[in-house]
Amino acid sequence: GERADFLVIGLGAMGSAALYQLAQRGARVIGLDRFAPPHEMGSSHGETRITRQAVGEGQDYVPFVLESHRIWRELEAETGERLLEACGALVMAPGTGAASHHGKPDFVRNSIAAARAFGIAHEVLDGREVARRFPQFLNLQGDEIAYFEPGGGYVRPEACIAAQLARARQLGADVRTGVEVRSIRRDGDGVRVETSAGPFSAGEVMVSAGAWTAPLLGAPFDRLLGVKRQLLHWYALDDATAYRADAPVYIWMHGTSDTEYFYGFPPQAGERSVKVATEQYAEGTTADGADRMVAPEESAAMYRTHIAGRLAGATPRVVRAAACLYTVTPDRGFIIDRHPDESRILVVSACSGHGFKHSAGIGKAAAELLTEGRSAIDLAPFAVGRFG
Ligand code: PYC
Repeated sequence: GERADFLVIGLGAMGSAALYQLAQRGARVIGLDRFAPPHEMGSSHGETRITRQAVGEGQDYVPFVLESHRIWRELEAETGERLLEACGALVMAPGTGAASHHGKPDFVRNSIAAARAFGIAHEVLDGREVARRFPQFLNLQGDEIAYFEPGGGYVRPEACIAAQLARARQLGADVRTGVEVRSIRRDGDGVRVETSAGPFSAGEVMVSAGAWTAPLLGAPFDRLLGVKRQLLHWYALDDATAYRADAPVYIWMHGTSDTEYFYGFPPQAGERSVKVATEQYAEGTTADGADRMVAPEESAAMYRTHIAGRLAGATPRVVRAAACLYTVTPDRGFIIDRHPDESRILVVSACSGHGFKHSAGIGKAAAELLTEGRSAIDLAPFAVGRFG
């Protein structure tokens, strides 16, 4: 079989980032994916991903997103692609800002605290001021609290993955698409990986297979990781005049229960539609079993529940919809750690629906860990051992 220093299994957000960083460090590296990334089967498609530097999910994440922004700006300079749009990010909740998001209470207040701790430029606005500045948001109560970060915005996930894979190839990495990995096992002082394209061997393997992680690795990941189908909807605008050129991305908690929320993006240049989504954690699915089609009734329900009366100009007409998978841990935090039973497998996955903004920095940390044995950013908060 073929040999590399490192094999990267799964070339989505995390895998493509790590492959690029490993290739930059001069390692002989092979990346495998069962499809041809960037693709629509996993968790890294749909044109846009929110990025915000003052992360309400926890201050341990902030160094990753700060590093990611630096890396994407470098990649933009190297490739000429537009990857990061700093159009601003708004995170808004009723009243005192105690509402939970991504399993974390006090999400708006935590975002403000993270911005203060890291010196990230921001403003705290009330609903009245939000309505004045951003007339696309309708029917605000006025007493909402909003965290506004002018340096936040969105990333283009497919373009980031394509740029990282292109640079990785230029730096000598091999990218093998359409290759299904069947097993990983210890072989002497390395690892042997059986695939649909024959065996590969390497010193160490990084598994960044998202929803395919648990089926590939089994225990304990089959017990820890849940896969949740999420829906993205693009609704036609019959009037785009409420959107200024610098309209922000937003996370809008319009009630205090964690299902009373949606997030969205400004219209893309030249398009008269807006992308919006909510999240659900109640129903599980599997990587191979999930329905990637979105039924018209699913988009109609989203419109009724969240969009009607809240977004200026948005009509119920669906111009596009897509399903996307979250791979979720019990505490909705990440796993970035060596396999508990096999130290030659590094697991970088399970980003629980808030990973893309961190992916370039996580790829760098993973590459440091693999090539130097330690990373500049502390990975202890992402250890698998925290689940007992
Ligand atoms: O991480 O900002 C985020 C996000 C919003 C919706 C899903 N993830």
